[in-house]
Amino acid sequence: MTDHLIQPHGGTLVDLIVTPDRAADLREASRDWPSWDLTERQICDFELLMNGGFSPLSGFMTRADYEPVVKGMRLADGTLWPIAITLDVPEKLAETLETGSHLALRDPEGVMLAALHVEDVWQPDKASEAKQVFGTANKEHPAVGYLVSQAHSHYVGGRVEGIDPPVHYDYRRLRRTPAETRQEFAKLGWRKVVAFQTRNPMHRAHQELTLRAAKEVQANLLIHPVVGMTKPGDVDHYTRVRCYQALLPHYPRNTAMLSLLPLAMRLGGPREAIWHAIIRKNYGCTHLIVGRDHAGPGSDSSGTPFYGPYDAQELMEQHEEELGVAMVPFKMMVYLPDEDRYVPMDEVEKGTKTLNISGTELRERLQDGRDIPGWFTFPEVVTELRKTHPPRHRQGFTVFFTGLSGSGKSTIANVLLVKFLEMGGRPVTLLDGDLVRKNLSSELGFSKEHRDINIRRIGFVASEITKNGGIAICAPIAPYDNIRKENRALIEQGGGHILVHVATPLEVCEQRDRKGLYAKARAGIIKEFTGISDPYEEPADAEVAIDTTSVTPEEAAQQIILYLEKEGFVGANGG
Ligand code: PPS
Repeated sequence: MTDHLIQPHGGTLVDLIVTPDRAADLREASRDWPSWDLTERQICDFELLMNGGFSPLSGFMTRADYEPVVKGMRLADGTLWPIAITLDVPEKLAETLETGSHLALRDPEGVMLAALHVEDVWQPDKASEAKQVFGTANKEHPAVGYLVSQAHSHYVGGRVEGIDPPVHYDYRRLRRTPAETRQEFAKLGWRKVVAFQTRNPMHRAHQELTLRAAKEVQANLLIHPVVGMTKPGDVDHYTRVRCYQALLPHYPRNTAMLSLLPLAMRLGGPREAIWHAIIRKNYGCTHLIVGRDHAGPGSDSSGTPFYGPYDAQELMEQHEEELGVAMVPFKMMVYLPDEDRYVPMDEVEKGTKTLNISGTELRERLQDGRDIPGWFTFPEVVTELRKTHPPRHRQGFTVFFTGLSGSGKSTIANVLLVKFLEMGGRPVTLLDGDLVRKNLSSELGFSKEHRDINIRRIGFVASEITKNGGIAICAPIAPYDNIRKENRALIEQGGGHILVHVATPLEVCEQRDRKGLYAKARAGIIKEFTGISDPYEEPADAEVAIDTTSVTPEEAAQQIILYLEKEGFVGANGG
């Protein structure tokens, strides 16, 4: 039924899942094998190996395939293949493996997914791999950073027999395998299909571009977003899929399909474009849209782009004939306000007024709750984006106090708590130092190690509260800078983090000595007392600093509220 469709790469669509009988045999045999729990990235590669998305590969690469792939984009038999698909493991495990042995591949919970028939174990030259595959040794390139800092030291290559594919519970009907998209294309009579690769929400420019591309080559459209691993900081795939679903009705009926691709992107630019084409070919597509800076990671910290804007198109052009997948090249689309339409940048006459909203500007508009115009994106898409990117005055945040014992942290924190409750709109939790020590950290003392554990726990709870739209007020001493920074990074992933340094000088704290602890510390009765016999690292990154020597708790709380207002975390009506 699918014979008339484009042939998979290498001629046959690979399916590595074995029969139930064979699976039972493998499970039984695996009792004496070493095991490896696949990492998030390896699970993605594994899934595409299993379902034939990576046809003709039938396992993780052996050295014989790896070396020519890295060097010249070809498997040992000469088939075009641009990216290394390798299984990295730590040296300790590698030492237990040899040609002819077996490795049980498991998911992170330990469920056996497959058997790897070990053919090769070796230590790769990662720096050279990075340079040859990604064209740079700069660790700011996400794939290079991963390779050099995260990937384990050894590679294990060999044929894989699959027992079960990885399980997904989200958007199951949209997670089609290559065999399933092929079947569907055949059912719908889609012979020519142009694929659109994306890791971002799609706006009107993308819709115009994909429509034009499909019309240009008279093909149907497969919107094929990556939902495996993309660039850190990208919009999460749940939100993106809802955006794509909202966009779908804006295509002519029965000409566009949405399907999700569990790929771990490398952001490898030109080589990645070839890889994308091979994968889409396996899914039954005849064409691939390759736009500006296709699958590139942008620029490094000095502003130098990793790839030229049209490098990917150039490399694709060299290989499209051999691949059998035609490229539909596209320049960036820009909006002409006077004509209310989108056109490719190179078709715009000099002097014509154009409009565009960058990714950064879109994020800022979402954050401030400002208008996002209809010419830029469809209102249904904005609604979805706003759900997960609410304006700041509806986002969660953490006010993290740090300061010496007796500096006034708890008192200000309590005033702030009351003020937030008075404002209403968001749930508020106070994680005061003493309260946490009683309820979360009762077994801990005051060594650096224990203080770090304590502050990490507070950070974790605060990050959960923040992520879910609440306000967390934390008031421990938190004397160490590195843990404070670690918490900030964690909390900022889900909302705001405001560090308040209660900078009341030690003399004043000691003079107050409301709990009598300083006297005990001076007498040596309490050991490791912050400021007396233990360090306090002053923060250089505090958003607000308050010395309570001559400021009332109410005034201090007000200072924080004014800062929050300036930053947009509290609105005119409080909420
Ligand atoms: S830390 O460093 O952030 O884990 O400390 P924290 O959890 O905030 O606990 C500080 C409170 O414990 C009391 N206490 C001590 N503080 C500092 N050093 C030593 N050795 C110590 N022993 C007991 C003290 O009352 C602190 O409360 P606050 O509210 O800061 O005065």
